[in-house]
Amino acid sequence: MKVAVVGATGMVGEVMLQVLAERNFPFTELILVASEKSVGKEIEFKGKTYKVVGLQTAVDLKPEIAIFSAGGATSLEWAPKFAAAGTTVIDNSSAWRMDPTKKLVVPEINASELTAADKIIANPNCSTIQMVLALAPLHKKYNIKRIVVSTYQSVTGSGLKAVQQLENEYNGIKGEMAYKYPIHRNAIPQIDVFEENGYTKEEMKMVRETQKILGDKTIAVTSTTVRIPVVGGHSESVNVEFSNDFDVNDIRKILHETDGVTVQDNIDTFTYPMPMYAEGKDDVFVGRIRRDESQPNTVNMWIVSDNLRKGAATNTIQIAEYLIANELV
Ligand code: 11C
Repeated sequence: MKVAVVGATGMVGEVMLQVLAERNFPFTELILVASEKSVGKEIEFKGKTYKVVGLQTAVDLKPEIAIFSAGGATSLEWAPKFAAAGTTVIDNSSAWRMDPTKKLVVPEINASELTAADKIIANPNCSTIQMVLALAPLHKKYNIKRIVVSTYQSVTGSGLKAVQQLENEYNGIKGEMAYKYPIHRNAIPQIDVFEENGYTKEEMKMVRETQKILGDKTIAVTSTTVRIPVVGGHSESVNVEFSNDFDVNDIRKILHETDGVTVQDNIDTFTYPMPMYAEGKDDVFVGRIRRDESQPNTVNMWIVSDNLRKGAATNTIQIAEYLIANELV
């Protein structure tokens, strides 16, 4: 199994390599790929030194799987070239997610849709993944009518420059700005660009991707996405209205039994999810589960996950593991 990591020198790329190592991913050859300016750079992986190669070199090496985290433009141009060479691409950008001919996959929910014919597979947005992982089993049992979500997102979602901006501001150093405004001691109610309807692209990703992954266009979703000065993961306040009434303890039980979800919910011991606990972990953490007393059949919950792990690298690598286990590559 020849595996290429495209965008190996980026922030998600680095976590991809960590996750590949931790999970003992079964490759025979690893190809580390980046843009021209990083070609020739050396990266240590499991005690071995790898030289970064360019995209065309990687295509010519015909890997069975290419894991992409190099931005939408690179994906749009290069994923089809890898696919034409027989490689299965798992893409972490937003380039292919809403293409009706491409699958948008969270393995615990819909990996069974994948076939060997899927040569470009899309990995969802981090804030969508953590929310749908928790909501999918609840949708199955109680049927979701509407989701109202507000996010509190880590600066790691914007890459290294943003992490640096927060550090600089915290230390009183002037430096490059990733955001239009200071992020230290601030909350910025804009993630990504605005669309014509006044929502940001991040907000609309949560709407469209949720409907696609859960395979149900009738689910109403409305979202407000906010950047906060945190590094360990994204947090989400999620209000969910079901068609049917539910038992809060049953919701806890269902979530407790869901692969990839950990329930942290005990107000007596002040136990609830926080980015400081989620950082570096693969699970999605759910707590503050309580009935919305303002309307029927509605629950509130607080969902936290490390956006670079389950929200990006881990989910992508789980897709690759599924393809291998099911002989789809
Ligand atoms: C953020 N969710 O936190 C974004 C980062 O579509 O994969 C990931 C963007 C994407 O800023």
